[in-house]
Amino acid sequence: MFATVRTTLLLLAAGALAFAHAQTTHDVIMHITPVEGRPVPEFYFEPVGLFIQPGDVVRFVAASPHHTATAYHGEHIKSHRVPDGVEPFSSPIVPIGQDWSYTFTVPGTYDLWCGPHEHYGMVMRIVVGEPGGPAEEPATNFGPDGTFQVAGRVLNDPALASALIVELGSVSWYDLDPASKALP
Ligand SMILES: [Cu+2]
Repeated sequence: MFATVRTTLLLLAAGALAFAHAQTTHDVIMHITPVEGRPVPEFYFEPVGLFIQPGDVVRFVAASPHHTATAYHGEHIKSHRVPDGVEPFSSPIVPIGQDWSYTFTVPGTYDLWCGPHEHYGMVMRIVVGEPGGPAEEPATNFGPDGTFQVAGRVLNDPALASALIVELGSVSWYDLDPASKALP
């Protein structure tokens, strides 16, 4: 009798743990927006900072053409700015109106870039579970194989501090300091 009750309680507890967090899908939109008085439009992820739980899916939606969502991974010949143990990952160029999804399982901080638009500052940060890993260091590698200048400024913007992303849940491109996005 006691054994049965105990077993039932254990099963209930295990079930509660398993369903403590249902997998959630979060959308990140890849935009191109003209800017008054600037010859080049803005290329950006919206939101540019996002807090999710391990196991969640992020769906990158192409509202405009020619974007990718690509990890800052050493094997991409870039600064390594994803948690240790994460495989290099990248979307292909996502056709306009379509999307590409990735499931984030390893906790920590992930910095991503868009292949064609990194040099316009099209980068973003995703915190999975809790901040951690090499992306917690300032983005200082501005070498030819590292982080481009504007991309580095965007990633270093105080609005993209991981603790703030966790607190707010998401950060809009328009929360960034305009100076961070300015082209050289
Ligand atoms: Cu892009």
